Amino acid sequence: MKISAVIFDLDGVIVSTDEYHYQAWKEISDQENIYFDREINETLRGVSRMESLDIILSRSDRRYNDNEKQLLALRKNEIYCKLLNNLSPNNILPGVINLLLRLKARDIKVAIGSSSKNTPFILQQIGLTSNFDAIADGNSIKNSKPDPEVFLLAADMMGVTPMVCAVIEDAQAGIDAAKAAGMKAVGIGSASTCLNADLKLKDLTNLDIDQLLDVNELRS
Ligand code: B16
Ligand code: MG
Repeated sequence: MKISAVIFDLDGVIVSTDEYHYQAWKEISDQENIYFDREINETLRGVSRMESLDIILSRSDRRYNDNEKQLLALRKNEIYCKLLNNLSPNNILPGVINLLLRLKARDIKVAIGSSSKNTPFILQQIGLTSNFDAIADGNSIKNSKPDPEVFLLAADMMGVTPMVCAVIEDAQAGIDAAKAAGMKAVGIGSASTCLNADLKLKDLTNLDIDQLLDVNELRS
């Protein structure tokens, strides 16, 4: 049996939006007098917007009610979306286009599995919307990574079973979600140190497609 579908995480795999997330959260944290730095920003990789806000607010002495939290999340997203206007196809990460072309040539289905509610806008900005057979994102799920929901939805939308799917992720929460879904998990960038990843790579430029599509290869 071979892998017949590949699910790509978006932020950190297809395009790097960390700096924009950092700048937007930094503005909110400064406004609220809460300490925030790039190291804390790293812990927000793959984590949903509201859960990210909870992590940031946990450093405050103040208690925030739901209404206040909704307003802060909304404000953060406004700042973030303004920054996303700068995104273009030039921001697609190295190796992505080449991998998409090679997967298409082999008739492998491809999907997005992202926690981001801004997925449609980001894909539009980088011009890749029509390159995917399915798009599962933060708008269509109840439970965020490490819950497997987004990847199970992507598999369902492609009409394949989880066991023939490989997920490419840059976050520990995403690797955990892929494993919980019963899928092969490929960790790149920050996720290349994840102990439970089946394949670990610096980026997508060195990915061996036969290794990616072998269901048994390094499966833990
Ligand atoms: P939004 P991914 C995730 O995207 C990001 O890694 C994470 O930092 C962000 O908080 C989350 O999306 C929600 O994003 O505020 O745009 O809905 O890595 O799962 O593609
Ligand atoms: Mg990510």
